[in-house]
Amino acid sequence: MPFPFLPFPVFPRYIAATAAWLAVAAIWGGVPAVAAAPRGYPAGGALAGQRPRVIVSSDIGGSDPDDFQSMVHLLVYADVLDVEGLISSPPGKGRVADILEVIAAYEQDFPQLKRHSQTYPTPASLRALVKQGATEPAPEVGYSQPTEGSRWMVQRARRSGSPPGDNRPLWILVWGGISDVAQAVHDEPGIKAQIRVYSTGSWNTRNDPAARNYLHQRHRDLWWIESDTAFRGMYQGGRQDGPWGNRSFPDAHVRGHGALGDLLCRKKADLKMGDTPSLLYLLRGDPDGPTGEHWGGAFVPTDHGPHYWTDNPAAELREGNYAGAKTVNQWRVDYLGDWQARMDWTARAP
Ligand SMILES: [Ca+2]
Repeated sequence: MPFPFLPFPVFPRYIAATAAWLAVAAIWGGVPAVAAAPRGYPAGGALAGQRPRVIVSSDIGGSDPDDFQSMVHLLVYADVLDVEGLISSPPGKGRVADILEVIAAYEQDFPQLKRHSQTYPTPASLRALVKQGATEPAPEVGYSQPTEGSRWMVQRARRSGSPPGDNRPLWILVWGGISDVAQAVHDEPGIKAQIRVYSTGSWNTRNDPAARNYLHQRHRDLWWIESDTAFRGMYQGGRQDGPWGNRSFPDAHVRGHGALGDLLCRKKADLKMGDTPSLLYLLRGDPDGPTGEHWGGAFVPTDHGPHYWTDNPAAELREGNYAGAKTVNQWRVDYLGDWQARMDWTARAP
């Protein structure tokens, strides 16, 4: 199949990028910034008024602190999402306490965030969505026993169509082991009609291979974006000069910006947020069309199945050895600029 993906339009994107850069440059110089116009952004997504239902399955608290960063980023966008679950799915280190630590910071910032957007969820409602998932890799067969996390995925997936007329799918963003998704699909295969999975592979797959292989081999009809390399564009390549660097950006726009900003920098001073492209995918771009442009990447079908997409292997979209990474990092100024404005909410009056 030919690749339908086009890596540009360049012109309108650079208009938006330039406007965003000027806004940041204004802040850099102590001048009040003007928000960049969303001209040239990918059409559709949560920031365009669509409101996805989202469960995040994270190895937060494990060997890499970057999921703390991704969780902070997620919570400052929680007003444009229906967050329906925050699941600790390590495997290995990392537990629900690590998610609760981020929610505690959110609770401190909540009154200020709420001044800017009424639809932020209460800290108590978020705590009620925190569930423990699998703490060990799946055995060779790919599944074992249900966990609190896998049961929660099944329960929320079944809610699709309730209330009547709300037929939105349930997005499951996999930031850690995929064991809980595999367990949920094994226990209730019917939920495949309701769920959409965007997973970060690579290290996660190497640490929990049987669950991933079970889904890949036994559930070829699963709606699934599997990113093994494009996600690297979150911190590799793209515009990184001046205030856009992995260290300069959080120093200027995250540290000192609420309890959430300080937590992020305390956990890891330079940006990585390797799992965040899964959320960026939902923020800007048509979530129903993985081959189109999104802040969180553009993907290609394979011969695996009709609802499976992965990284685009085109040479011009590589960043170093990472296929498809430029489908993420080409939007760096846009998604960092947008996030910057939200971090400012923690410290600024409406
Ligand atoms: Ca992770």
